[in-house]
Amino acid sequence: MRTVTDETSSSPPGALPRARTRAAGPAVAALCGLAAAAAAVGAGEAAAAFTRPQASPVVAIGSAAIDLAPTAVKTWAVQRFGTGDKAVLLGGIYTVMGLAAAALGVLAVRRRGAAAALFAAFGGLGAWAALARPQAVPTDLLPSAAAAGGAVAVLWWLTRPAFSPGLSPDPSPGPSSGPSSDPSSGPSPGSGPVRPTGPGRRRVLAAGATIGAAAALGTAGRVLSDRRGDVSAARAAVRLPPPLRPAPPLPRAVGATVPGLPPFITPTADFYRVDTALTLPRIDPRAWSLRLHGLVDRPLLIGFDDLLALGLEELDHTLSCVSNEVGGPYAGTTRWLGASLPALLRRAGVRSGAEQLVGRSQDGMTIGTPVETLLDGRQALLAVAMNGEALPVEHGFPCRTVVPGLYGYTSATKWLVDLEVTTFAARDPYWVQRGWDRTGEVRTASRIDVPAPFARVPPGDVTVAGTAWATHRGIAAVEVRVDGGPWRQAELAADAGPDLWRQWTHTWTGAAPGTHRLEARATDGTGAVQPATRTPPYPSGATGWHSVVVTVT
Ligand SMILES: Nc1nc2c(c(=O)[nH]1)N[C@H]1C(S)=C(S)[C@@H](COP(=O)(O)O)O[C@H]1N2
Ligand SMILES: [Mo]
Repeated sequence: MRTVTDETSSSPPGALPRARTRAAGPAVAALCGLAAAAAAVGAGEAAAAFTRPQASPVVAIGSAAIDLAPTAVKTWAVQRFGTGDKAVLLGGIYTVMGLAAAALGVLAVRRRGAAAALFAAFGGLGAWAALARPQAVPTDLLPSAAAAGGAVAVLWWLTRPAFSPGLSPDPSPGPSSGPSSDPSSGPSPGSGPVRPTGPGRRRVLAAGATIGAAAALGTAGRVLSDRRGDVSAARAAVRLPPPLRPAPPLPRAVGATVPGLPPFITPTADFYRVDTALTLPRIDPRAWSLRLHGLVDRPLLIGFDDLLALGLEELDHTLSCVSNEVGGPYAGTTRWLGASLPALLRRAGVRSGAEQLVGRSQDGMTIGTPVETLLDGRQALLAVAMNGEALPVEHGFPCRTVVPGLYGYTSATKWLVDLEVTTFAARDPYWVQRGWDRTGEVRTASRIDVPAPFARVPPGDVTVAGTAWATHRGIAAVEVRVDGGPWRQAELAADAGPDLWRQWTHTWTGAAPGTHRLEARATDGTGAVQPATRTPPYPSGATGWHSVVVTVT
């Protein structure tokens, strides 16, 4: 009669007995690997609840991936997935981790020590990623250590040559259970060799239970993190003072009322979001302070109440992203409320030789704005509110910069905590390090919103409508043409100032059945006509005319 001892003696050290291996099969082994990975994620999330959510190994590795990703990949991700890029990244990380863990589970059948070492190495990767974050503290090591410990322990337990679930109740009672002839396998009846499928089944059940427990632990960790870091009450408690300098009322005819045309003022919930933050920085305004230093005569440190007490001004402004493709959606208009950034700079006394103001966010993003643009008379804000409400967390609560005329990546630091006046040579901000243009002046853009691409429209008179912006230069004209024919002037909605987009409409008369191509181009406030040449967003913003193809039926 075969015994466990016989099997074990014929197996390499550390390997599962052959009969078990056969019974378990690669699928069970892979499942054990997955359970180990689940334990890692669960333990990591749980530990991160007691350190920082950013220190969770998955989040840290994801953040490192964002920072290390080549520009081409980043640009592609923003364009392809937009605001969903983070979910896609996390999904990708979990998928890769799952596949790797399954492979390690299979490896563990023959080389248990090696598999455990590789799991530990993943933990090491997490620890490295967490400690390499700009705002890292030594305790950020702990979630990765917990993850590695959890993974190795679970792997070791589930891949014990003679598996028994230990203290957990016997999941496979029945006649197959017999006295064990293996002295090392403990008292559990299931450890006997009588039914080879028994231990495999036990392993599956134990792995499944582990995954369930890990999911519960991870979820609890997340919930606890979210609770501990929740700033929604602090945000709701913010009392915004009335503006000392209100924005002039918007002309009533500022928006064209055409179905399908986005509203002139973007509802905050619909405002685009672009950033590198895998977990949102959550800052309690009572703990927030802003430091202004560098090439200034009088460095400043101000708290949130100090900021509100500076006297706030309103600014109606269209913010846009350099990654926006021609015709793309990454632009929005809102009423900002905030303290004057130029006034604060003057109060600090900007020294000669100062060239750029580098804003730093709580999560370590750096955004450089040419000082020249901040002192040329334009309004620029340390914004605390959008559309009359404290900034939403995803838009930079409690404070961000806003500078009309520049793309967000050179002007709009969210979760702002530090402002350094410096030279261009002294510091390359985040995006400049990655090859993007230092200035980031918004290029003239015109977008056909109506009809939608590939729309079917009735023949005759067709309303064409859209949005154009050349922030801080303003829009002087928009022209539309059909099938490469003559350019026709579109009708512009009322002008609300150069810092805002302008909506336009045009009646395309005599539209005949067939497929047609509509194109639009804008002229900015300086008289420059938008160039036809198509260039991609990298490195200084997309150029070219937007066109849509429609079918007249
Ligand atoms: N802290 C931080 N601020 C940031 C960014 C970021 O990644 N991190 N992205 C910038 C970019 S590229 C843009 S376009 C704007 C977008 O602001 P929004 O998400 O509020 O629309 O934020 C800017 N500020
Ligand atoms: Mo951007």
